[in-house]
Amino acid sequence: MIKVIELKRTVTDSNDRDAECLRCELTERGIFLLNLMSAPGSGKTTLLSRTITDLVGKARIGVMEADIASDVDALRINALGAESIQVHTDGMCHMDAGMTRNGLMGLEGDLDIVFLENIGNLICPAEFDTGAHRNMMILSLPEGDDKPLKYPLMFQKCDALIITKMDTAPYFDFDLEATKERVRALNPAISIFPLSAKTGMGMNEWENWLLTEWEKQKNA
Ligand SMILES: Nc1nc2c(ncn2[C@@H]2O[C@H](COP(=O)(O)OP(=O)(O)OP(=O)(O)O)[C@@H](O)[C@H]2O)c(=O)[nH]1
Ligand SMILES: [Mg+2]
Repeated sequence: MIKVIELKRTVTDSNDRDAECLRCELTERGIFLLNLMSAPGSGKTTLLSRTITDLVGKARIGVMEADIASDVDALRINALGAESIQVHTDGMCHMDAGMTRNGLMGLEGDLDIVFLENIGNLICPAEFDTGAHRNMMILSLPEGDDKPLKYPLMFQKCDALIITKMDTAPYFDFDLEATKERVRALNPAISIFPLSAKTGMGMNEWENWLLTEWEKQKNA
């Protein structure tokens, strides 16, 4: 049985200030929070599932799944033996800091790293600071290499970009080098990880980045 929390829009005069407070609270509690954003179906839950499995024994990972309806993603994470909570966003297409704080209350175990799987959408989630320590996004090959041109804010806001479903490269005209150039023009500091969560190709590099950033956060 998955716990489901129904969240309402939070009323704060400043989401940015609230997000800063949440980040400090989580740092004090020793929790590293990452906000994972992407279009629907790009592979967020699949990436998280494989990462959790690969990092068993290295980090205690929990996931907060945000959706408009259903508990299917939280069930997928739960089936791996990892802690998960499903939150519903009252029809809203993003999570803000207050909603994130309320949702986190549903995660009970001792966790090192928590992922917020944000609502599938390349626009609204980029506009709200959730209080996460790092923002990251997924772009999957079938979505096309023009997405940095169409949704620049999302690419500007993220610390890491996962380019996933690389195993499907033979079937799509996705230009990886052009994508990297477009993304770096928007955000020179971003870390980019081409991978396939299906075959495991490239997973090591992404997981090393995750563990390194967690270590940096612990020492911050
Ligand atoms: N070939 C291939 N398929 C993938 C890969 N990653 C995910 N998929 C498939 O893509 C589909 C969507 O994956 P999900 O992980 O559910 O995507 P999501 O972003 O969590 O979807 P929403 O939560 O609905 O937004 C599924 O059929 C996955 O099996 C990959 O690396 N390669
Ligand atoms: Mg999902």
